[in-house]
Amino acid sequence: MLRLFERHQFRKQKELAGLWNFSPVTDKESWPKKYEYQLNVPGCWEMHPELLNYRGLGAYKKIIKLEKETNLRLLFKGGSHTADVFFDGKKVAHHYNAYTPFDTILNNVEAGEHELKIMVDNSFSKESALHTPNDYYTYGGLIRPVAVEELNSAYIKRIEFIPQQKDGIWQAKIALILENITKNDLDIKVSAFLDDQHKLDFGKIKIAANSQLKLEKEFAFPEVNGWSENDPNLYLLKTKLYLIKPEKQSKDSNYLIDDLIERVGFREIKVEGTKLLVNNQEIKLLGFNRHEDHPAVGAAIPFSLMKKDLDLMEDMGSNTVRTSHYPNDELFLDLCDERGIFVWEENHARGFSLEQMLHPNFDQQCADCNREMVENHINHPAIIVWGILNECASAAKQGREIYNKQFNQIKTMDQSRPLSFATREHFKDICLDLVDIVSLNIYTGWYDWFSDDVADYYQREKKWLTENGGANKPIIISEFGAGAIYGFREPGRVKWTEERQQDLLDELLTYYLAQDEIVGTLIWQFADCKVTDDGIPGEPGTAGTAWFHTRPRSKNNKGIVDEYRRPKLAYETVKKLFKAQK
Ligand code: ADA
Repeated sequence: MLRLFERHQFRKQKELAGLWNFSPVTDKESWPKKYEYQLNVPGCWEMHPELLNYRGLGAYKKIIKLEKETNLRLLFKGGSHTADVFFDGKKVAHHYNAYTPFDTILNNVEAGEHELKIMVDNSFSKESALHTPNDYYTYGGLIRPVAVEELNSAYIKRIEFIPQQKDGIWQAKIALILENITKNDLDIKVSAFLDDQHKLDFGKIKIAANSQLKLEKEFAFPEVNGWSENDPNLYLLKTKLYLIKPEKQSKDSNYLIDDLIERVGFREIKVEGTKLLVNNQEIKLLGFNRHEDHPAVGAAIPFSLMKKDLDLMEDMGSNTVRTSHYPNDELFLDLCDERGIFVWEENHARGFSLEQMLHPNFDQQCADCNREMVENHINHPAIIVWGILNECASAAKQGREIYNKQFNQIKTMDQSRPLSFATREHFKDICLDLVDIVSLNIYTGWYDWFSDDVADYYQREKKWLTENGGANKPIIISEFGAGAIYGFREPGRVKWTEERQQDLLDELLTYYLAQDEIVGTLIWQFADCKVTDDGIPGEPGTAGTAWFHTRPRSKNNKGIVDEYRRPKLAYETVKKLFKAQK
């Protein structure tokens, strides 16, 4: 399942869901003669009983049948973590990062059968700066959907929709990014409709051979309703691309050559002093950090489970998800759009030291991830914060340069959302002046380097922030929590019991929710998740990689529900406190 709404009424699109041939392989050149397994796509290979802990290379194969010659777009929503794509034996794409989509277009592909093969790698190689042994699990495989599309001579690559209110009337800046994939210049025309009613004229234009074009215009929509938490109105924006003077030999019929449907909402996010406003209404983010993980499916979360997660969160009175620590599957974002759930979406980078940030591939891999995240998700009204570089080296001078560069990159693509990052560089951070919202990961009462007194600690940190770049900005407590093993209960309420987690969350949440400048409290975490269990504790150079010795069951156990989504005692506490905010 690709999306929650139809993306095309004209363009032919087909999801390649179902069984694919699969085989683990030892090196990239040796494609299997015989494929040993049939694996489901989307899916993680660890779900097969013979591949439970497999880390390395895996070859996928699927035969595609085309009825007629066409330009073929191959669309991959997530290959974990590196994917090399081969079409009829020829390499056609390479992509790094499990959590962002990529595509490739093949011109004039003949009718008949074709072989699509993908070499997927989830090993922690030295080329991989972002996928490292970490406090979550890098699964292997085609973990998000794969689709094929048939294109004509030009197509609508993307739409960018930025709503804004002027004198009480909704406006939107709409950009259409078009691409001509032929060797000829083309005269084209674009028509668009919002909600099948408002006709949006983009006029006629020439698009040069093999090039992209951005058409941008501003429109007013006096009678639409805004998107909000309690009333998440969404509108379909249907765009169509016509060829005006088709070549005599053109196979395009009726001049219509492509369409793309986007779903949009009208909302504006502002930061005013210590307040966070959506459509001029002050909001409070009550929420969770969530990993895409479940023992039965790994990171390939099906729609039913996405929905269940949101049902549980809403049952607890939550209105926000932070997609820690990577861009999420769009289907999940679609659901958040529909349900009025706020999303902090962040790039893929968790807990990197300066040394790790200076990895030769770090800059490029982050830049690719930022671009793919913003370009693909810019139209989701639910996303109200872009985050980057969770708990990285924001106390170091070179670290600051990297934060600054990445924030600037995002600003060139989107200025409509506040920017933030979650810091753990308490009393040392030198990047707080770069953000719109100051976000703190504070583990009071759990890890021993923090004071156990929530008020004393928080007030000291707040004072420090105001003198160090964070003055007069809203604050989000982007992580706080405690580990609890599901089912471990004991009257002594010792660490790892459900009772201890409940006590601590009660105390912390009660305090944070009462502070005016705290506009968001995001619990670490929604559900227990699997962590990478390799690494040698204490070995120099592997610091942070040996997760197992602080992670009983090789899981991060700070979930309010366990990995099967069974509520721990803290569930009712969180529910009581979040619901009291409504
Ligand atoms: C960090 C980090 C999370 C998780 C958490 C924890 O704040 O951002 O990914 O590792 O700590 O459980 O310790």
